[in-house]
Amino acid sequence: MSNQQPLMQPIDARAACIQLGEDLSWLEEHTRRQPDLAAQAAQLRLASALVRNTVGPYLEKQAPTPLHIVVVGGAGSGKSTVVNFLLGSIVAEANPQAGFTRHPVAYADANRNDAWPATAGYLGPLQRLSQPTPSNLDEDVYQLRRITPAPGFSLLKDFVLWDCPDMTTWAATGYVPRLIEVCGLADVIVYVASDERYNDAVPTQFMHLLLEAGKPVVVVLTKMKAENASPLLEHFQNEVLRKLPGRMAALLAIPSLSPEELADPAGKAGRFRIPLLNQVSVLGDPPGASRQRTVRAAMHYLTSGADGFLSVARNDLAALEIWRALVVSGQANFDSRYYKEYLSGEQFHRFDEAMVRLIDLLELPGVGKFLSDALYVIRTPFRLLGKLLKKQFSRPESPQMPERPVMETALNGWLDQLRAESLRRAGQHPLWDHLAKGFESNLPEGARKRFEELFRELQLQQANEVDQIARAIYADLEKNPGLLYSLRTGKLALDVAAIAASFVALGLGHIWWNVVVVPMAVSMTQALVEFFGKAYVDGQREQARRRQQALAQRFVSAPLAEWLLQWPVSGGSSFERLQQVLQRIPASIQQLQPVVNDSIQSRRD
Ligand SMILES: Nc1nc2c(ncn2[C@@H]2O[C@H](COP(=O)(O)OP(=O)(O)OP(=O)(O)O)[C@@H](O)[C@H]2O)c(=O)[nH]1
Ligand SMILES: [Mg+2]
Repeated sequence: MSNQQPLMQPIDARAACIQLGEDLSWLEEHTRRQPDLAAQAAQLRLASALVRNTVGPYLEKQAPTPLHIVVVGGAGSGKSTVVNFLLGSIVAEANPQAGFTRHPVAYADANRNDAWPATAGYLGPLQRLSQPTPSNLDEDVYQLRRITPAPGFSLLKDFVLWDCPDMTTWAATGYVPRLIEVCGLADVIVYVASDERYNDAVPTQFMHLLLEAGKPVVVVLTKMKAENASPLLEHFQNEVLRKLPGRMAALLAIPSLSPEELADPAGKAGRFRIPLLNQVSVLGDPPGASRQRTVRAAMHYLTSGADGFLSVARNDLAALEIWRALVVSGQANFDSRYYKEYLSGEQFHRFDEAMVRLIDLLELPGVGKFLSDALYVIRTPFRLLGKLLKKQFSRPESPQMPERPVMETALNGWLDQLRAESLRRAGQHPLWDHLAKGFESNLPEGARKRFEELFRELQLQQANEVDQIARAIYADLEKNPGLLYSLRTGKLALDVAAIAASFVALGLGHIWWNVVVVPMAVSMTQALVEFFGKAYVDGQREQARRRQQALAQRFVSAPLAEWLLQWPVSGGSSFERLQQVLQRIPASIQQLQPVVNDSIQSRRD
């Protein structure tokens, strides 16, 4: 045992394996819906199969034996024939009909009687057949045939041998995923290619995938004329293997055999069988090390491939990114319409009241009030004149739309724009189909309902906000007696100076003119004070408008945008699951790695 503490409880590791296997499978299914991503779907299937069939059982302390040999290759390449060679007797159905074997068939030693692994999710969706069945049954099943080996050396002492369907195409569905599921289990791969089809694209890509996943691969070339065996091996080495990652464990040839040799692999064809047996059995010796290599390689494939696995979601993420951009630009339109059509025309009459309060504050209190009143009386003729002129020249205020309908219209505009874009893009990606359907059903209603809630919240916030700014106009001054005193005396001094100046200017000779000039002078000082007061209040009013806009953004348009952004990725849609899966896959792999390392170090088998 290692002296390190396991970083995760066994039950957590088990749960993490199950979750990771399910997430990778979900992403594989999701990827299969895009036909041009069939090869990536295969990678994902292999990744999930490695988790289910290699990493998971290892963490559950499964014994290293039996190891698994998996025979793969193109249709009719001779896989079932090679299985019979490895077993030394004719048990697998070799058949001239290419693509005969349709589900994986496992051969195990009847004498070993190992309990068949029962870890969670073992072999994924493949159901084990309970009855002996021909290998051409085309269903998501596998079968286990326990056989009694002929006397002498038997691979089945340490191995289970799998005969598999072909992988001539990356067919979106069908039997290829069954084959990949079993490859996730493999400790050794035997790759069979016939002389006519040794360079087929898909089988070669498949071998590439297996080598990337760190599987030891023994290549068997079949059916060539005996004299062509060496040149073909050399040619294959140069043309095919050289371009692949990693190194082959072994490369050998079984030339075209006579029916008699085919019928007697252990006897008449023994000279071809023995080298093959040697190459394969050495890879399982000792079994503990072999299994450890399988697990390490699986973990390496998972950790180094994580980014690649997620790249299948590139199209999905790109579509989501476009949706985000559309929603955000709609939000900007909404905000600017709200400002132009409502806020810019809003006068905030609370500010007019604040202005009156401010000017009132500048009047003298107590005894001084008599003086203020006197000045007020003196200003009377010009005040009346001013009012009259203002009435004559001021334009009537234009009728203003109330806030709510403005926002509702802006929201409708926003939704219409998004609906049009989604319809336009429908067919390009499932996201747009999902959104287009949403716009035809419950999306607009949901958005309006959300708007109602947000608008109520905004109103509560606004009432406080505008009041506070307006009140601050005079409240600040009230709280600052020193400043208030200076402003009042300043204003009085201005009035007194104006009166004095008129007396001095007119002199004693025209003293009666003062009846006209003094009221004019004190009216001018008042106008001056009101002018500055108004400029200040208008500044505050503009600031209130900006604050109001910020509030509307914070309480209405930003949460609405968030709601719209989330719509396709919530409510149990596949995009919701996609986002979860994309986050969880790398996290689970990272979580599992130290647990697997710890387990490898602590095992001594
Ligand atoms: N004459 C001769 N026939 C062979 C040889 N190897 C394989 N065959 C025949 O080729 C055919 C296909 O071989 P299988 O072993 O069934 O090939 P497979 O790869 O399992 O094929 P599928 O399961 O259909 O993908 C069978 O009829 C075999 O008998 C050989 O060396 N010589
Ligand atoms: Mg076959």
